[in-house]
Amino acid sequence: SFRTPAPEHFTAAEILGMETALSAARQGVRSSNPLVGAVIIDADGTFLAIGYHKGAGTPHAEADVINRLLGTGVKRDLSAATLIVTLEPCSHVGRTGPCTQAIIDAGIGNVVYALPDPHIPAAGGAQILHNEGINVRMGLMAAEAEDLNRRWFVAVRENRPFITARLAQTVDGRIAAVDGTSQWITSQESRQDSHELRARVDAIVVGTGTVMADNPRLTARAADGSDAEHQPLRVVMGKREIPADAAVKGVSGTPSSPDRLGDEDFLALRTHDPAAVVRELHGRGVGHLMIEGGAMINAAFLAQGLVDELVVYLAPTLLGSGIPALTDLGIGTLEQAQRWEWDATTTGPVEILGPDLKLTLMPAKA
Ligand code: AOF
Ligand code: ZN
Repeated sequence: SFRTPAPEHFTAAEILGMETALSAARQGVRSSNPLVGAVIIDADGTFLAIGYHKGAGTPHAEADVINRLLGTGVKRDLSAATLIVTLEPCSHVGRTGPCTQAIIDAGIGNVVYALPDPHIPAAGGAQILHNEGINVRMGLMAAEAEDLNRRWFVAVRENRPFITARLAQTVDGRIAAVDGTSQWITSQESRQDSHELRARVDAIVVGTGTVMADNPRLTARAADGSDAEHQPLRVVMGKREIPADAAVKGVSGTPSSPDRLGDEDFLALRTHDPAAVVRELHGRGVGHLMIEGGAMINAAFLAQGLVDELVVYLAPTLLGSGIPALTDLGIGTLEQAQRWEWDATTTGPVEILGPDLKLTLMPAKA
């Protein structure tokens, strides 16, 4: 990627510009694309325009801010102006773009960006701008820009979906009693929060054992029981045949909306290998998947390092026996323990949901 001299020398206006660009980026909707914001400032630091990317398929932040400033066809000397953007300007023609060309066409003399674009087809924009004689610097507020699109960066760099594992358990780590009963360990508030998580992911994975034990629908539902607008792909993994009338297949005809659930929303993958499941779903365009158990599936993904985020609903309940949230992770001594840490980018390390606690964790940095 593009290298520049050490990024110490940013002006106060550039720092304020990047802060503003980061806030503007947050106005976009979470989609398969990153959140990106951009600002144009004059040589004296005056703000000229603010723009952002509204979501997949819409103009990129750079095109948006340039359009806001210049409208269509207006000419203006921007050779002393600086475009400040939270991600390296793209170099490719995807659904829109390239932003490099929009910047060159606008005659903008200076570009400051936070982080390189890890998406290979889009990368290399800084070098193109530099070759055009534009003064390009990177690295301003890189950590904040990384946090803004943490899930997207993980997915692009790892070349796979971002993976959340959701656990709903007692304080002693049980997800069901000895007789298999599990409805409900966590509160109504926690379960509603889970439905909101489902509505934000592209796919949900459970094992055949969970289908047999709980017969879940795996749909995202509102508090009144109606289906959320966005429904994840429902995936069952494992070698066992699941019943023809399993609710997850969407053929059980729930009274609310029996015909909204078609076969195309459901997928059975006859494998126990998490990597194979991840590969298959990546190929189908899944950018964020959530694992909802059971114990073997959770452990299989965790043991292979295929969990980027743990969401744990902790009920103030004890079972003492019963089914644990995880089977063996292959850990024999404390030194091998998996260490996780609070996700500082969420609203707080712990949320309170009725009587339960919700923890959002990410792998601890080494
Ligand atoms: C930018 N500015 O505001 C965004 C960028 O499918 P497309 O054409 O929208 O391209 C998506 C890719 O472009 C995305 O994966 C990322 O690499 C980059 N996103 N780039 O210069 C923007 N949203
Ligand atoms: Zn672009």
